[in-house]
Amino acid sequence: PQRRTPDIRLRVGHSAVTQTTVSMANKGRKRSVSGSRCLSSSTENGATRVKRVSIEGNIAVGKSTIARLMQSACPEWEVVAEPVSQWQHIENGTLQGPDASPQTTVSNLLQMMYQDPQRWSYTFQTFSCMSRLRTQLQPPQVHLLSSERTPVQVYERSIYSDRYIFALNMFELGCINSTEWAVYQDWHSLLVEQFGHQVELEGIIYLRAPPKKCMERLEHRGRAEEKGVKLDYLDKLHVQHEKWLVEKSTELHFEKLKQIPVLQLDASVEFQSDQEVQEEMIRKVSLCI
Ligand code: DCM
Ligand code: MG
Repeated sequence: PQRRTPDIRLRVGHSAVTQTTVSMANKGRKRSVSGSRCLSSSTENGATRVKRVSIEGNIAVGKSTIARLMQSACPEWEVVAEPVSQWQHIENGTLQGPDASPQTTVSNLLQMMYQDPQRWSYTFQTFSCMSRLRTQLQPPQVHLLSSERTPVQVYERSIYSDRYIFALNMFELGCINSTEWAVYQDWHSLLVEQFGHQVELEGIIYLRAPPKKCMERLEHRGRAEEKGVKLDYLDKLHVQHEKWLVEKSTELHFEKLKQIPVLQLDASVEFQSDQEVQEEMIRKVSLCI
C-alpha cells in the first residue's frame, strides 16, 4: 500500500502557547479543522488506521502531565507511557516453565546510569530503547479500535529521541565511547528498519521550555535517581532537542523521520494548574491530527 505523505503547512502562531503550528492533514484528505474538539475519523482502504504521535521534550518539562490531559480530553487517545519503572527495576529470571524462579529486582539501571555514566550509559541506552520499542509494539487497546473516531496512540518519547537526543548526547559527553556508539547505531538502525513501520509517527509534539524551568520541575518532582542532575545537563539536552526539532541540523539516518511534522508547544507557562492554557494546548494538538 502507498504511504501517505504528510502535507506540512507551517504557520507562525501569535498565541502565547505556540510558536509554530503544523498541519498534519493528509494529501487529498484535507478537512476543515475549525471547531473540532477531538479527532475525526479517517479510514484508509476501508480499514481504520491508528495514528501515532510522540511527545518529545526535556526531562521533567511536563510530558506525562500533558499526556494525561490528552487522555482525559479524548478517551479515544491511548497514552503509551515511558517504561521508566522497568529501568528502575531490572529483573532476573527470564527462564520460563517449571524451572522458572520468581522474578526479583536485581538493580536500578536508571540510578546506575546517573551515578556512573561512563560505565552504564551504553547499557542504559540499550535497555531503554529496547524496552520502549517492546512497549510501543503492543497492539492498541481494543476500545480504541472499536471507537468511531480515529484511534490515536500518544507515545511518551520515541526510539528517535533515544538515539538523537540521549544516546547522541552521552556520546558527545564521552560517556559512550566510539566503539559503543558504532554498535548502538548499528542495532538501532536494524531495529528501525525491521520494526519502524509498526511504530511510525504521524507527528511529533515538541514540548518546549527553558532548561531552568525544567530544573525547577525536576526538583519539585524529586525522583531519587535524578538528584544529581545539573542544569548544565538539561542545557545540553535542550540544545539537542533544538537541533533535531527546530534547527533541523541533527544528522538523521531515516528519510521518513525527516518528513514528520513537528508541533511546538510552549511549556514555559505553568500549565499544570492553568485550565485555560491546558485547553488551548489540547485544542492545538487536536487541530493538527
Ligand atoms: N532517559 C535517558 N535516556 C533515554 C530516555 C530517558 O537518560 N533514552 C532518562 C531521562 C530521565 C528519565 O529517563 O531521567 C525519564 O524521565 P522524563 O520522562 O521526565 O524525561
Ligand atoms: Mg515523564
